[in-house]
Amino acid sequence: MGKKGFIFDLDGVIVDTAKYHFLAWKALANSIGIDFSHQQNEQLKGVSREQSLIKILAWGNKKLSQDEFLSLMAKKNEAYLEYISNMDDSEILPAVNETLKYLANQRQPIALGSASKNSKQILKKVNLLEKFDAIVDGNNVTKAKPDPEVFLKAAQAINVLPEDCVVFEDSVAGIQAANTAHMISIGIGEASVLNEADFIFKDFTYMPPGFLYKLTTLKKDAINKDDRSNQHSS
Ligand code: B16
Ligand code: MG
Repeated sequence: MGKKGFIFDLDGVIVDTAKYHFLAWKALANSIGIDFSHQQNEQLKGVSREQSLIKILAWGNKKLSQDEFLSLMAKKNEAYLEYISNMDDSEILPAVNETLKYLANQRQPIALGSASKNSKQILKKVNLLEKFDAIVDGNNVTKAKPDPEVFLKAAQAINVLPEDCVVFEDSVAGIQAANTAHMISIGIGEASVLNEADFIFKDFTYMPPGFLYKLTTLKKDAINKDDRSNQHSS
């Protein structure tokens, strides 16, 4: 049996930091006269900080100098860091702890593959940093999801072939990145949004018994089709 690798996205998979991104982006956008809605925040999931600000300015039809742009990015991050400074392990999403524990017991390599430049601080706050064999995040990549760079680097960091990696992702761009990297893509969220994923579960509690075991032992095509039809059990 070859070695498998498990790559987790952070925001929306391990913790729900989208709500803090929302508060920080909304305050910033409003301060320069731009409205910012929950629906717009949805479109920033998995998108880098820089690309997020570019999108917000485009929505508000606003042009800024490079200096102003950089200062707004810094200001947003300051506000965001303030929110995450209050996080603790009660914010870990359902059954994530159990999933990580199971994989660690099975001696499966575990990596983080996130767009966030704050991933280490967040994992430290929720006491999960030491559960990861490798961290690849916004500090290590030049190309944002849907480019597969972040996941390919994560696979390399845990020394597992891309086709033997499994990716857990909540964003469409992240699922596309995993698919392009020829990894098994598992969408965590709504089936209607993440329909390009190989498997989709509302959260980790919806995975059928034995599914994780299959992921650790079987290739994609050998995993029972029943598990695919289970994906809509939300
Ligand atoms: P930061 P993920 C992404 O994390 C978030 O989903 C996205 O909303 C955020 O803009 C991006 O990280 C950058 O975050 O400002 O902390 O560097 O889902 O890829 O784990
Ligand atoms: Mg995410």
